[in-house]
Amino acid sequence: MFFKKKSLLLMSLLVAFSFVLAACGSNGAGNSEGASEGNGEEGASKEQKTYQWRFVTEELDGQLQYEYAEEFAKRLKEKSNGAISIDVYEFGGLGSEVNQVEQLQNGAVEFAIVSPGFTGNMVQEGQIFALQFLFPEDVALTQEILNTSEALNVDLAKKYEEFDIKPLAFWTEGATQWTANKAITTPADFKNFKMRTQTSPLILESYKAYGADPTPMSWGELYTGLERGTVEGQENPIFFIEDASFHEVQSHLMLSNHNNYVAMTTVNPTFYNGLPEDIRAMIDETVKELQPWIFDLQKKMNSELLEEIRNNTETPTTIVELTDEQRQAFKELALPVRDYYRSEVSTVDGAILDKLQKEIEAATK
Ligand code: 6CS
Repeated sequence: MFFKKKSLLLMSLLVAFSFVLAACGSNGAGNSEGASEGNGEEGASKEQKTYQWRFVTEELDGQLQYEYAEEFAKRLKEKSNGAISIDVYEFGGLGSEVNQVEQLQNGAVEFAIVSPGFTGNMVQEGQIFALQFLFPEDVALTQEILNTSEALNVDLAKKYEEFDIKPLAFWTEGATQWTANKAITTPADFKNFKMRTQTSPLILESYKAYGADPTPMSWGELYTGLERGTVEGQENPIFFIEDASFHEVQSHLMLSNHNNYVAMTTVNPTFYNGLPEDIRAMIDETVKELQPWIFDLQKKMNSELLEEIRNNTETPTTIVELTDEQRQAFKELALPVRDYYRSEVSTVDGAILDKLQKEIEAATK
């Protein structure tokens, strides 16, 4: 199932082409409801509505977000006896991650998996996920917090809705790790280090706090960026590092667990609110069902692909496991970024962070 070394450019072109075809073939309506034949009963004039939707992801076939969207589409088709049909799009067909968010906001796609790391220039509060060492190192516990947090599922969700993005669920793709062409074990190793980041300004601030020189970049350009030295390192969950082959152009993988990669299942709110109640209930039920499903898949992929990296003799990678003491030195520099978030980023004086921290404390006890 895991994909290996696909040509991103080729994939992007193919996806772009298929998207254009899909767009031409549809009836043109984002919330495309059609009417099909009756249910076969004699004299029955009852119509069954059909739905044709689009779901865009930031990842490729075989990677977590894409697998999630495929499973979502499959389950909704089954639950609706074929009335709901969803086309799932890989990363690239609609441009960059930021462009994809715009497509969701203007209703060109109904559903999207969005990484908050690409929405920070708009939804200030969403940058909470850039705060390193905030969530517990235990990924299962982090997922439990993501499932139950009122700060995230109510307060932060409202902030996203103000920008026509409705988060339906927050889920982890695994702990994030650093890669570089050297060992990074102390903050001093980050001095003037050209670190690739997603676009949210607070992610850049977090790396500046270590003395690094961060550069925002789409992941579509990252392999080449690392190969050419435009950037010297990056952060991602293990499955993504292996599947996107970043380990081929980086000599070291640091098991730093400095953060958790959080993805959001999102829907265009105008579209969602306009759906019949039973269809909305079907969507909500499916989103809920997929929380444990995607958790298990990320766990499997992250552990299997760590072994792949370990056993790869063709492009060997030095794996450096950071000790608690080493992580602590980074954490000390990461903590003041929370104050920066409260005073310079948050539009509600850090109220969402305060609440989330209390929820994390309660869950960790
Ligand atoms: O590093 C990135 O930007 C990408 N990483 C993951 C795990 N998913 C999509 C995202 O764009």
